[in-house]
Amino acid sequence: MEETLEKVEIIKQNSNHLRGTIKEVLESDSDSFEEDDKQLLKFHGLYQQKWRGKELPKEQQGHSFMIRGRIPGGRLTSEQYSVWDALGDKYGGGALRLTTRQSVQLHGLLKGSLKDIMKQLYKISLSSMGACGDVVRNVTQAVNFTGSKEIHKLDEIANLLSDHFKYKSRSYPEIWLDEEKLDIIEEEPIYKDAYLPRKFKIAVTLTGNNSVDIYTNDMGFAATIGKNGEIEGYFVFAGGGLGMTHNKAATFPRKADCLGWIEAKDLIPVAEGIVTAHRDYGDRTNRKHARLKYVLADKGVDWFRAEVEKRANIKFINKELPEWNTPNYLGWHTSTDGTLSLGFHTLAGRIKDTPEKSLKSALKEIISNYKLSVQITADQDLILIGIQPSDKEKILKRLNELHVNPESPSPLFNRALACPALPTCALALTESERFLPDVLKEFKVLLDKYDLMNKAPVIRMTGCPNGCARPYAAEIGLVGQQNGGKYAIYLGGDKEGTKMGSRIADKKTIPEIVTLFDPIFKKWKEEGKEDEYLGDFVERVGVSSFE
Ligand code: SRM
Ligand code: SF4
Repeated sequence: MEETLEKVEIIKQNSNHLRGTIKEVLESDSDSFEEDDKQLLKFHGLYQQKWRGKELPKEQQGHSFMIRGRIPGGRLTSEQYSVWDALGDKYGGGALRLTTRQSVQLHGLLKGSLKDIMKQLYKISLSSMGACGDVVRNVTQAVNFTGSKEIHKLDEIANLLSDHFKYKSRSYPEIWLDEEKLDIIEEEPIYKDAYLPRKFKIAVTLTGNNSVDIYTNDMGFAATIGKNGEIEGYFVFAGGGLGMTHNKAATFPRKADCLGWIEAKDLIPVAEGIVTAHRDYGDRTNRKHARLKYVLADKGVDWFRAEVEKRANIKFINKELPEWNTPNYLGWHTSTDGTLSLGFHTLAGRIKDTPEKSLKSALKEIISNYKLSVQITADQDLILIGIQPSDKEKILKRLNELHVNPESPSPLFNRALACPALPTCALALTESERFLPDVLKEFKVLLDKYDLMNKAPVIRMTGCPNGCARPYAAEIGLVGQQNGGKYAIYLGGDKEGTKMGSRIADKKTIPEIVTLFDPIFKKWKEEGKEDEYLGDFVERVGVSSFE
């Protein structure tokens, strides 16, 4: 029996290459788009949202939009950062949100502002094209806070992959930039008319540096550097992804598999082989089973490897993968060119001014006055790059005047992540970002009780099981499960991001979670080895002893 295609598949096919009626609705009086266009808007980097909170009166809870940038590797020049900042002021309620894929989001936008935003981004050579939707999304890249020449080589690779997988449809410039419709037959050589069955995520890094959480991506490349200092090849990863649905065993987070090593010249054929295998074998009849990870899970890694070899006309080489590490970029570092970088901790990536501290103003002023470039990190922080040593004291003084501290409040906060969840995310079951500080404070008390702060675990929290803050790859993952503030608890990921945690408890409130972790930390304190982090301890004693 032939299975029915998902509705979104039909919408994509009939969309005239992602145009739908977006242009017409933009010009109309309506404040929002209907279902088909809402789906297509994602391919243009936009989500139509409704405010989900009690803070705003009902009449102000109308439709608004969230925009997400296409920013390969999270790299922005001083000018580009300043434009995002100004757009946040003009249209986004005075806030920016750094994302877990090194991008920027603005929330609360009204329909009338969208075109101006796109045009302003275009002027600084940026866009939101393909930042969401069933295409290759923002390509993430290892952080470079020391001016490493090797990591710098990845800039070109991230840009290359990002450009190669940009859709060819001219819908974006026609709708948002008022460019004229060309009289050409438009084709999507990679995506074809129905685009991919689902979103597709790529990360690039150097072997040994897992600042991109490579195992959680659909596809990843870890470069090896040859004796001549150039990239000689890549370890290739495929089939990672985290989204799942509670109580549906057929959906699950999955760690990517290493397919093997390839020579540098084979990067694009292999990348295309993997993306087109997803295009052709991804399940278009069920969006909950449509990610690349299910192709690998169902057909097997060996089958997938052979399929990519056939498509790319290469053979994967078997090599030993070096160990992973996650570098700590927070604080001050000296770059190879003698300038300094400052790894700036921003809690859950929310950049705004509050009565207590002028974080957004401070960043804007420093980045623009000292002409600093920045890199957004996959841990929702910001690295300020290119600071002259003679400016360090002036910058610190100014931050002090604005009551802004670039340091994280405690080691527990360093790598903690939370997704936006309420009030903007339509899929949120519980709070996340807004609760994170209090949750961390509770965990801090517990860690201090057992004198374990020197081994503070990586804690990540989300408002639903989709996993936007990658909780399953953390040492402790808190995953929104039910309204009333109830979370599922995951344990057993490690600091280097090489493992997936297991669920050890369901539907726990925050106070219940803290109570549950007291004996876990006690056991870790009593039975853990001196330098043993929580994830490694759980692995050694077995996660089943905590269920
Ligand atoms: Fe995500 C959907 C926010 C990274 C898995 N994600 C959403 C939406 C757009 C909700 C929606 O569909 O209506 C959220 C918007 C909330 C808001 O108000 O801003 C949202 N995701 C985010 C961000 C902003 C979280 C953050 O704290 O930074 C991240 C934006 C990244 C970017 O710049 O591109 C973000 N999302 C992720 C990640 C982590 C990653 O990629 O490293 C994941 C897990 C990895 C993965 O893809 O498997 C992730 N988001 C999802 C899913 C589940 C996909 C699945 O396979 O089931 C959804 C829901 C969906 O696609 O149906 C989702
Ligand atoms: Fe929304 Fe769920 Fe993603 Fe959080 S994890 S932003 S609640 S989709």
